[in-house]
Amino acid sequence: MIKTALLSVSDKTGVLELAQALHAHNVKLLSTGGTAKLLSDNGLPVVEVANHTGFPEMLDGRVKTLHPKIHGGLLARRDLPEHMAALAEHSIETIDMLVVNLYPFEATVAKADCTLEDAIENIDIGGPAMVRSAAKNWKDVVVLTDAAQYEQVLSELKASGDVSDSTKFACSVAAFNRIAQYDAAISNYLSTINPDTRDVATRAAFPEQHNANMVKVQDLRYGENSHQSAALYRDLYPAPGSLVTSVQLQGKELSYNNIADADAAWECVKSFDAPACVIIKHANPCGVAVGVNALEAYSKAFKTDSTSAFGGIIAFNVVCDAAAAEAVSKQFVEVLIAPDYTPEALAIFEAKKNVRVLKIDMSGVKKSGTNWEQGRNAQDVKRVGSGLLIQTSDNHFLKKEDLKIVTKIAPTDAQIDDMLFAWQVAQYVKSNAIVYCASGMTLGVGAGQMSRLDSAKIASIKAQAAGLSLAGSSVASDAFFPFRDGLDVVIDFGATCVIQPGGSMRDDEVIAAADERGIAMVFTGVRHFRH
Ligand code: 93A
Repeated sequence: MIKTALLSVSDKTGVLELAQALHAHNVKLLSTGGTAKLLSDNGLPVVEVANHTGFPEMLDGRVKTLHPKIHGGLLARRDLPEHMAALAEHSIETIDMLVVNLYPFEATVAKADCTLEDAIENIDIGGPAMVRSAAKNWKDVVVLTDAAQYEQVLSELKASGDVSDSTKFACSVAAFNRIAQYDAAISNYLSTINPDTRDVATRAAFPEQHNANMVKVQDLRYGENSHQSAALYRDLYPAPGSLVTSVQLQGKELSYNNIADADAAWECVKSFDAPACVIIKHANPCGVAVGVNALEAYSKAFKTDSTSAFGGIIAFNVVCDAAAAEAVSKQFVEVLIAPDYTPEALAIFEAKKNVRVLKIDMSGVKKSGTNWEQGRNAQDVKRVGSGLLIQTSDNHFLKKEDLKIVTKIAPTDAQIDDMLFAWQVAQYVKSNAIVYCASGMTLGVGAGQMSRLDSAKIASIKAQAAGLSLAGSSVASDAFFPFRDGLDVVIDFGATCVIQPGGSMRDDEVIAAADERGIAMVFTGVRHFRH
C-alpha cells in the first residue's frame, strides 16, 4: 500500500499529472521546494520536506532531504518489528514511494560555456542518496527515476491499488543503473580536467581517455538482421566531425547497417586532403578516388565497381555541389554524407525522398593534434564471448619518407603518389586487402578473403570486369606477401609497383621475384589488418 510519496524532481515533466493521480488514490504528498511549489500552485495538498523534518532547507539547498526522517522513512524494513519500533520511537513516518530525478549534471556539462563551478553545483547529493535508500528497500518502496515509468506504476495502482513486486524490483534496478550512469558522467567529466590548472577550456584535449560513458542516441528498428534488436549510443563527448555528430537532412531512418557503413565511408573519406569520394558496400570500399572536385572524385570512384556501387553509401570530404549531386542521383544510393551541400544539391535530392542525406560539420576538426581534435576515435572496441577487446585505433598515416625501396628499380614520383593512395585505401579494406590504383582512383579491390592470393585474384578479376586496364597500375597489400604467388598474380595482371609492409620470412624470395619481373616495390614497416 502506498500511503506516502516523496516527490523531488529537477525535470518536472509529468510530475504534476503523477501527483494528481497519487492524490486521487489518497496518497500523502511530500516534496522539496521547487517541486512542492509546482504541486501546491496547482491546488494539490503537499507537505514541504522542511516542514516534515522540522529542519529548514539550508546551504543554498545543498541540504534538503539529508535527514533521518527521510532516510529512516525510506530504509526501514516493514517486516522487522525492531525497525518499525525505532521509527515509532523517533516519530518517523514511512515513505512508500520516491519520485526523484537528479540535478541535470549531464546537460550542464554538455553546454559549451559550462564552468567547473557550474558543473560542481549540479552534482546532486541528496537525490542519489534517497534513490539508493529507496532502491535498496525495493520490497517496501517504489522508486521512480524516469518519467517514462510513471504510466506503468499508475496503471497498476489503478488496477490493484498497489504496485507489483516485479515492477518494484525493476524500478530498483533502473534506479541503481541511473545512479551508476550519473556517477560515471561526473567522474568522466572531472577526469578530463587538468588537476593543476583546473582550466575547463583545455578539457577538450582529454576526453578521448575517458570515453567510457555512453549516451543512448536512439533505438534502431533492428540490428544487422531483422531478428536482432539494436540501438545507437554515442560518447558523452563525441569527437568533432565524427559520425554521431551528423545531422540527417532528409530520408528514411538510418538502419544499423547504414550507420556501420556510413562510418566506414566517412572515416575513409575524411583521411584524404584532396577532394575525395568513397563508395562503401558491406563495410568495404568498392570505389575510392580523389579529383579536382566532388564530381570528378565521384565519377572516378563509381567507375571502379559500378555494379557493387548500387545501393551503396557515398561519402565526400568536400561540399557536395549540384554537379556531384546530379551525378550521384543517377544511381541508387542508400546514404550520402558530406560536410555540407549547396542549396542546388539539396534540391536535387529532395526529389529522391528515400535517400538519407547526412551532413557532418567539420569546422571543429584539426588536421593535426590529438585523435579527438582530428575527429577520430582513440579506441577501437570489439565484443568477444563475455569480454571486450580494446585497442588504440589504427590511426597510423604513412609519409613518403617512411617508405623503404627494396627493389633494383625505384618507383617514379607518380608511382609513389599512387602507392600512397592505394595504401591509404587499403587501411579501410577488410583483410586480406589487395588494392589496385592509378591516377588517384581505385581500379580493383580484393577484400576480406582468407588468403592473400585469393584477394589478389579477386581484385584483378573485378578490375577486368569493370573494363579497367591494370597495365602500369600500383598495388597495395595490407600485410606482407607470405609467398611470391600473390605478387606474381598482380604483376601478371599489369602492376608495375607494389607497396606492402614487408616482414615476411620470405621477404628475400618476394623481393627477388619483384626484381626478376622488373617492378618497383616499397616496404612500409607497418601493416593495416582490419577484421
Ligand atoms: O542539493 S542536494 O544535493 N541536497 C539535497 O538534500 C537534495 N534533496 C533533493 N539535492 C537534493 N535534491 C534534488 O533536488 C533532487 O534530486 C531533485 O533533483 C531536486 C529537486 O529540487 P526542487 O524540488 O527544489 O526543484
